Amino acid sequence: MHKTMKISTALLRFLIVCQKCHAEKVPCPDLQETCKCSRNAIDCEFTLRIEERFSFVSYEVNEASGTLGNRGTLYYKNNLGFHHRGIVDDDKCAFNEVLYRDEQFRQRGCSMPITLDGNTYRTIITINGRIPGPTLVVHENQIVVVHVINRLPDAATSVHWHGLHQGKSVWMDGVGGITHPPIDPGSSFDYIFEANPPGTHWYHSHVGSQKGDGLFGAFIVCEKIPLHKILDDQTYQHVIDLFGNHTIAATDWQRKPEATHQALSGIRFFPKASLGVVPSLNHEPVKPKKGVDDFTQSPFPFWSALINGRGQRDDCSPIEHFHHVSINEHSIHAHADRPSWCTAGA
Ligand SMILES: [Cu+2]
Repeated sequence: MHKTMKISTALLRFLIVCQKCHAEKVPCPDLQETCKCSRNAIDCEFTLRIEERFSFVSYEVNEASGTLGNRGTLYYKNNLGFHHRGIVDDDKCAFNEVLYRDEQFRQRGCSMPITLDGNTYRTIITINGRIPGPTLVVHENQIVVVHVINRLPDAATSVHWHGLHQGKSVWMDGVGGITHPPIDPGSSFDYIFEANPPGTHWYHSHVGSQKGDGLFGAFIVCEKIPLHKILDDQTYQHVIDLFGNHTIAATDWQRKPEATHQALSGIRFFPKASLGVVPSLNHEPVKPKKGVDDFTQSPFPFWSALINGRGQRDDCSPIEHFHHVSINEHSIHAHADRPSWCTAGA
């Protein structure tokens, strides 16, 4: 008995050591755009921290736990930078000087306000402090482990891995309430699955309409064989793969959270009714439109759109930076139901 125990302890220790030698814990700190696992790793581990915040609000950051304080300070932003809208004596993150960059807020122990389309003030859902969440990059057939921590105050969540086949792990598909019970607020869940097929996929919440509030990001599975071994030298010279710059995550952005949920649940969306006011008989609901392929398009009037979490609403609100993408001989066609324009001089 004693001998058996000794053998099993040794075996367990071997398995743990072996597990460690194959596993790569990919660091994915707040605000990092791309979190990439090495090609030679067998297991790739990521951590996604899901939080609720307000846009345009700076929060106190607890460096030890990585969590945000409950209180925040509202900021207004123009071309000069951020101007606080709180009371300086009372608010830890209200600064007299005009700040502009993330480091300036960080040095003072506060998070930089998230501006998104430049002027829509509402609750949002962030993943590792970002919208969209970080782009996760793995390689074909690697075992992916994603620790999802739900720090939302009052909502359960799940993460669906869109495009991943999950052939050997259907219970890891991340459809909350169907393939597994959703992750309660204050708890966590580990998704473990094999990365295939290769391609550019995405991950998003599969509970309510959280994906429309920010809970989404890109998930890239690289081919097992490196591109330089597949392509001839001449073609390879023209292939530059910068995951951070070349991945485009586009979304429409609504003026309030859970808007998709409201429209799709049959409650409808009444654009002329003021926020927080019950629509009267004078308020017309928006009728969903049909696209060219008879597919029902968004049941909302266009409010604004984000590309990699950045946008600009129709008053020419400032944008910090924007990706410039050019692809030789390929055109990108973007279409909006009601495009918004910058007015001259704004
Ligand atoms: Cu999906």
